Amino acid sequence: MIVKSAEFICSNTQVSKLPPPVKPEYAFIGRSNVGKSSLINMLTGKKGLAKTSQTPGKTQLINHFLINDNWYIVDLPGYGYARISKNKKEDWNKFIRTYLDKRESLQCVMVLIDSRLEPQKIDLEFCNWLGEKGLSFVLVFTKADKQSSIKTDQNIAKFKKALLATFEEVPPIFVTSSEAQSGRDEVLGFIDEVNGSFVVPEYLKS
Ligand SMILES: Nc1nc2c(ncn2[C@@H]2O[C@H](COP(=O)(O)OP(=O)(O)O)[C@@H](O)[C@H]2O)c(=O)[nH]1
Ligand SMILES: [Mg+2]
Repeated sequence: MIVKSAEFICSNTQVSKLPPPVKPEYAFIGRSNVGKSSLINMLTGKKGLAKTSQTPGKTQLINHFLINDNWYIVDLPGYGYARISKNKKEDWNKFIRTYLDKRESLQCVMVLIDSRLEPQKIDLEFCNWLGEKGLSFVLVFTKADKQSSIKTDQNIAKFKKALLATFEEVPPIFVTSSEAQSGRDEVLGFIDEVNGSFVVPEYLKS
């Protein structure tokens, strides 16, 4: 896929105020600092589109970016940030889980995982929750330039093994580096393919 245009559309704190669900969308989510903003910028080829390294836990917003006038990247707040209060964490949970569970045009959740790390409990729990809800997701391993490909492969194998404790099969996996610009074609190719089967629900057609 060639990204011809990528524009910021809106930030929301309320699920009721999201754009009409008439275009396919892909939610990007992961632990704070996983490299989500960098990945969004790398995929779109726009350096400042998603802001990198903002104070973690600060922006609790659902951000919509429209790509090629045709589909949305949705930037969700990171999870697992230790320094936010318990109340804030619960707000995060409710807000994001409502969005993920209810959004009709959500095609796939792109779960970002730091490829340097062994499987993290919070990531596995989140994947299990997605599974329970029957939501499609893929794993996008980030920062692959930070270590050898052998190490990356080992961490991925461990993550797969951990998922297989609860899943019958593992979802598609992408290995990326925003620094080295790798994995871009694979992720965009996947989105392109899924976009191809999106149909606007009849009741939303005007
Ligand atoms: N080496 C390397 N560093 C990265 C990569 N992606 C992000 N980073 C760095 O990791 C930090 C967090 O990235 P950011 O995109 O802000 O993460 P976010 O909090 O998930 O949005 C920043 O210092 C980035 O420069 C990558 O692919 N390779
Ligand atoms: Mg960010």
